[in-house]
This record gives sequence, C-alpha cells and structure tokens, in this order.
Amino acid sequence: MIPTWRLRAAFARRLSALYGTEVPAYTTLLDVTGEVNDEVARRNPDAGRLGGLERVTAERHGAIRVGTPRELRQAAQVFAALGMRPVGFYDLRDATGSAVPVVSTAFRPVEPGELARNPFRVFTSLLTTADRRFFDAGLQARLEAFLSRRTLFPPELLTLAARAEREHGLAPEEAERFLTLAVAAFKLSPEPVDRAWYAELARVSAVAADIGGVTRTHVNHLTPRVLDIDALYRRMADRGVTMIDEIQGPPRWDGPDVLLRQTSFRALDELRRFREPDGSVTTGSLRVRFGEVEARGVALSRAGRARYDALCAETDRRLAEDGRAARQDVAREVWEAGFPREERLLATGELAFFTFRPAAARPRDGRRPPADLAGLLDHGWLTAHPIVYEDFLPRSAAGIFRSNLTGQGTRDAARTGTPYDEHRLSAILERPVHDPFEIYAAQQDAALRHALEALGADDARRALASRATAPRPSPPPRTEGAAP
Ligand code: OOG
Ligand code: NI
Repeated sequence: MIPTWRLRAAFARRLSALYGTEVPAYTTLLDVTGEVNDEVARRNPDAGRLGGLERVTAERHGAIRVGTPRELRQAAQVFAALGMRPVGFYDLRDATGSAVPVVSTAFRPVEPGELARNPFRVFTSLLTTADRRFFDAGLQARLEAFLSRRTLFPPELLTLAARAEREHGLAPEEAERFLTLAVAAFKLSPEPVDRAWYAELARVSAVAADIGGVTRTHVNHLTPRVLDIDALYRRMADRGVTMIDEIQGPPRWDGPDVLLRQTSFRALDELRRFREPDGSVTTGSLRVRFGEVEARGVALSRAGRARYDALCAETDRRLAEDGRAARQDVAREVWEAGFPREERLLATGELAFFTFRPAAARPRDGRRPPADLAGLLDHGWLTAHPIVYEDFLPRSAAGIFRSNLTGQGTRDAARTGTPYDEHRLSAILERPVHDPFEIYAAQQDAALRHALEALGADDARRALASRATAPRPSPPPRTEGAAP
C-alpha cells in the first residue's frame, strides 16, 4: 500500500518535473532557489527554525483555475486522495483594480505530521460566471455551455481518487495509474484554442480567458520555497530573468519573518495552436504561465493578522501622500514603528502561533509555574517554537494575478456581485472549508496542554483551558457587491 503522504509527495515531484519541461524558466528558478537555500542553511544555524532543509527543498505550491462547481468538486476529490483539504476562503474579485472574476481556496494537509512529511498545497480558483460585473447574461450562458462540454478529470481518475481517499492510500499499480492520470490532468493541452472565443473572453478578463477559453486546465504556476527571497530576487535578475517589480507581503526587515513574502517572474510567451475563424489551424503564443517563489514565516493569530492588515493600510496611506517614496522603504519604516521586533513578543502578546515545550533549564527550586503564558515564557518555564504559515494572503494573491495580466479587462462596478463566502464554497465542494486560524490554534492549544501537563502546571492549565473555551467574538459580516 502506498500511503496518502507518499502519493502527495510523488504527485508534487512529478508535477514539478512536468512544469519544468513546459516552462524552462521554472527550472532556472529551482536552481537558484536550491543554491540560496543551501547557502542559508550553511551560514545560519537557525535556518531550520521554520522547517528543515529537506521539507523546504521539496516544498511547492501550485495554482490552478477551474470553471464550474462540478470541476471544483472533482479537483477536491483528486486532492482529497492526496490528503489535501480545502482551507481558507479568498475573494479576489474586489482585491484588485484588474478584472479577476474568481473566488478561491487552498487545498493542503492540515495535520502537523502530514505537513512535516510533505506540505504540498494548491491555490485553486473558481470562475464566477454569474457575476454581472464581469459577464452579461448572454456571455454567461455561452461560457457555461462551453464549460459544461469539457471534461477535466476522467472518470477513472475520480474513481481511483475516491478509493485512495477511503482507504488512505492505493496499491502500487493503482497508485501508478492514479498518479499518471492526475498529473496528465494538469498538463498543457495541445488542442487548438478557438481564437475568437478566447479573445472575446480576454476582453472581459485575461483570467476568464485562461479558464473558460480552453478545453482543459493546466498548472498556472508552481512555487518553490526559498529561505532568503531578497537574495533570490537579485540572483534571478543576474541570470537575466525579469522579475515583477515587488516582493509582495511584509517588507524585508531584521525582525521575525511572518506570514508570506512572494515574488514572481513575468509570464512568458508559450507556443499554442489556434483555430482561426475560417477553420484553419495556426501557431501563435499566449502569455499566462509564470514562476513564483516564496519565503514563509510564522503564522499570525487573528490579532496579529489585524495588526498586519493595519500596517499594510498605513503603508498605503503614506504612499498615497508621498508618490515618490519606494514601497519597501515606507513599509519597513511602518513595520519598525508598529510590529514587535522579537519573536518572543509575538508569543507573549499572542500575536502569532507557537508550539511549546518545557524548558530544559526551567526553575527547579520548588516555585510554582505562573498561570499565564507570558509569565511561563518570561520566567523560563517554557520554550516557544514558531508554527509555519501554511496559507496565502489575498492581497498578495491579487498582486500576483494582477502583475501577470496582459490587459486590465473590464468590470462594471455599478452592478452587484454574486455573494460568495466560505459557507457557499463548502456547499459547492460538499466538504467543509477549514478555517486556517482554527487549525493553527488547535495545534498551539494541544502543544500547550502537553507542555503544561509535563510541567505539572495545573493552575496554568486550568486558566488557559477556560480561556480556550471562552466564546470568540464573531467576525464582522462580509460586505458583498458593488466595489468602491
Ligand atoms: C493564483 C494566484 C494566487 C499565490 O501564491 O498567492 C497564488 C493564480 O494566479 O491562479 O498563487
Ligand atoms: Ni502562487
């Protein structure tokens, strides 16, 4: 039996090999990423704090885009076979000035042990065909008719996927067949693209054309993880690969690495065959697929995330005031004034998620451990270890989408958008969409409980347990519809 995690690791490896043959600059990106990671690991004894070199070297995220609820459900079935669950809801329709008519989730492992074995994740976007800001009724009907005629995932693949999910793995021959079919489902199709149809959709949105203008799906990008993204950025430029202008996410600074920093190289011309209006088949090119790279830091709690969002807003405000300033410089200034500079303060302030262990050098003079987390850390009872952020950032995702769009597309802001949230997405998927904060919090709470048990810190355990069960304030209602 090939267990789930081996299927996942093999799938990630094979998809990466396939993408390397399709987008050669991705191979350059992997080479440079490997160089930088080896150097950082040699020079910095703390390099493994957010994941060992073995995990980081194999680590990838992919991005795919599908057209219909049925296709999304089927993708979820394939990923379920790989132990990847939908986590988080991202609405990118309002997150950028360009037309990005999609809502998204990320499929990924959720258990710490599974993440440690292989953390492969796929950011998966669903085209919102009913959204009147982008598609009028006529175009929606033709788009949905086109999508209903195509098959992204063959029935044999879905049957094997369901079995792999049920049985937590597959026998070797079945595993081989499953992996072959699963990788093939994400390979760029040689089938000619209908030129007029693609162009009609591209006028509305380049993303809509990439999804609904072709008869198959494909990997949009595949992203390795790097331990020093600034060094990588410079080195890619030295190799002659043009990167987008910015690194998305938190600025470079000498405080703790938090959340996610990402950058990409621009989409490159790829040869495609086209069916022309007169029926002839010609060769042309499209630019949609690119390479992205990311650095990951500690996962932030809701409070930490609110702080992050406030710092982003403050950076925007200052940039709007001073049009000449560089975003990185302004952001660093804002961060230095507004974000804790030490990891310890993220733990004691409960701004980020950690696991805890009894400290080797804890007090042994008969004193009782204090009943609060800050006291336990500050007085040397516990040590904290950061939990890696495994998810995405809507603003960065929108930035990545936007930077690689050829045209702005069109969006009629006077119209109302179709409402989507994680509940609607769960209903479409027929699977729960997990809340990332709850996953991190559960891991932290379990680690803390164990550590306190080991310390015999019963007061602290009781105090923290009552806090954990206290009701959380409910989130503010999501506002939908006409964007400002
Ligand atoms: C997905 C963009 C989001 C990321 O890393 O934030 C993403 C896409 O372009 O389909 O992959
Ligand atoms: Ni990405």
